[in-house]
Amino acid sequence: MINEKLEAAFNEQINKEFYSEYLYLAMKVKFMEWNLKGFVNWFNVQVQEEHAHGMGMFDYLDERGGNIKLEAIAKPEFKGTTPLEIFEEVLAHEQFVTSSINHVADVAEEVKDRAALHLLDWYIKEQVEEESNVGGMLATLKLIGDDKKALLMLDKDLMARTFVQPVIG
Ligand code: OFO
Repeated sequence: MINEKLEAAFNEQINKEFYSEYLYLAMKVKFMEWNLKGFVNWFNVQVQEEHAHGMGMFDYLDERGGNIKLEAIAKPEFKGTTPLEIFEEVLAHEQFVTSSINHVADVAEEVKDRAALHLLDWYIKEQVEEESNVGGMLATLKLIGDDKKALLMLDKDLMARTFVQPVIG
């Protein structure tokens, strides 16, 4: 069994992971409009990763005999109108998710659930990778500035990103 407070924190986090999937799907639409196929591929991979993150917690709650409560997923909102602005928002979103996962870990610590902490360690490490990956993209986009040719070269490079089903936990 799992502590109720921790169960609620996991359920909230599941919602945030699926919201992330939805947000990146919405951002992908923007890059589809710009016909930047490499960026579209980048978001495709990101969408699949977020889905895997949500399902990882979903399956974990089930394994622990917890109640899975799926709430409504909010409408994805972002304001960016350029690749750089959108990636600034991606980074801000990932930082928000990091603090949110840290909160779930705080609850697991509070209720002394070592097994949950072990799982959350995976998510915490994953967030380090996510932030560093997005931070790298942002740095490159800043360097590119208004250089369209360089943007198209980056777009070509981003075609190489592939989704690898993560082994969570
Ligand atoms: Fe689930 O890592 Fe991004 O949000």
